[in-house]
Amino acid sequence: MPKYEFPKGFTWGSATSSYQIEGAAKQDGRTDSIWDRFCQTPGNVLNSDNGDVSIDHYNKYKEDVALMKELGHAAYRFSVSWSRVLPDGVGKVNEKGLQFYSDLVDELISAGIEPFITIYHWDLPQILQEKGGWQNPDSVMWFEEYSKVLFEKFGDRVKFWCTLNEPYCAAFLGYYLGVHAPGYRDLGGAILASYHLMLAHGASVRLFRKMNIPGEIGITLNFTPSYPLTDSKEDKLASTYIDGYDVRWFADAVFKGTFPQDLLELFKERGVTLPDFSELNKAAEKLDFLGVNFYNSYTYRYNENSWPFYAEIVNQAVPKTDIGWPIHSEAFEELFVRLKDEYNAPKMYITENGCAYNDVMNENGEVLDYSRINYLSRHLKAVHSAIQKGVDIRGYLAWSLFDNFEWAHGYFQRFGIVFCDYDTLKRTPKQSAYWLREVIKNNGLD
Ligand code: IFM
Repeated sequence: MPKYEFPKGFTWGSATSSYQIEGAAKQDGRTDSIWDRFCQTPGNVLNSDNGDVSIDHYNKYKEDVALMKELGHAAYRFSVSWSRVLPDGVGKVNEKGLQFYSDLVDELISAGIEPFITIYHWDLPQILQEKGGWQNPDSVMWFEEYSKVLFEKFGDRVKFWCTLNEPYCAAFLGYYLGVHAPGYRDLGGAILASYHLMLAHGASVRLFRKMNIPGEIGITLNFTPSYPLTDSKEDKLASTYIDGYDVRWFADAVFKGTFPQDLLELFKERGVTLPDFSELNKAAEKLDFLGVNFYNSYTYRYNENSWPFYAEIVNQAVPKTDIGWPIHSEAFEELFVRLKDEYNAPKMYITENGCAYNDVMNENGEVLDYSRINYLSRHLKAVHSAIQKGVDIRGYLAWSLFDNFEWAHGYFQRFGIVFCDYDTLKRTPKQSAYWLREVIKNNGLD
């Protein structure tokens, strides 16, 4: 028996997203998403990389499902490319695009792998961006229509659904910091986008219930807990504001139908124009599960010149992954306990957790990513400990199955447990994939 044994029936697997792995950007009627467009602007993405080919999962999905099976995965979370299915964003369905996902779902099911569909993982059709994207109130309706197409086609076969992946990134990285598509830099505009994303999520959940889809629906939120550098009132205030932004903004919306009051006051004080949030309560639909994405935490100190949160990240001398994110698995455990106590969160799935390292293949064709094994092991022990404390966690999906297009970092950052040679597109499981296979087999680790 492993020392850290997981509950019976715990679900093990991995996750990816459409733009990051599919490639086939122009194949079978797919149109541009905001990420295709974003990548075309020099300076947006490292080395001017893009998802045109990526690892060509669109054409290699059978091989990829076989690999998942070989690695012992029981579940696979993927997202659907909206512009592959609805090239005009709304209206006419592209049957070929839809068929790809249908074939993928069938392939997974016949391999004994449970599909988890994410409806939206950041690749809004460009044509809808030209109408204002998530800043347009109609985005709620667009998303509902798109959800309906997927519910109708896959509702009989897919039991697990995530409406949105990390609306934080879609809204704040995309519309405020400008480091993700569509590349805008306007906090008020980002807040408006976040509001519509929340309404879209709520509308999709209601539709799912109305259509009596015999499965479970939730949302995937990313959480980056913040810690004050010292016990000073100022550092604590800075950290609390960041907590409002990085943890509570979407959790409050989804579970309470509100945005955090302290942040709303801060934004007003900072002169940010806020929209009327009168319908936000519609975001708080009952969920079957919460998808939790966790990678790291940050420590903050107060800085009165830092806009808008008076907070500055402290670069501490702690172990970091190669993307520069501090490793802090204790924060993962604390987060779960908090989600249970503060939000009375329903059962949870870890829909993403993982790390980027500059992996290389040795002369024997192996990728010995012991740092990743160490990261995964620490985080799984944190999950185990949270379960011991009574948190209802049902599964762990590693990010990511493959090395892939890591957004503005291009292909430089490798998050996969399977190495991908971007010239030949050959997939090679790293040591961590074999290690995880043992963990899955034993339903636990030592
Ligand atoms: O690659 C991303 C993924 O698309 C969303 N969550 C975080 C991952 C690592 O940055």
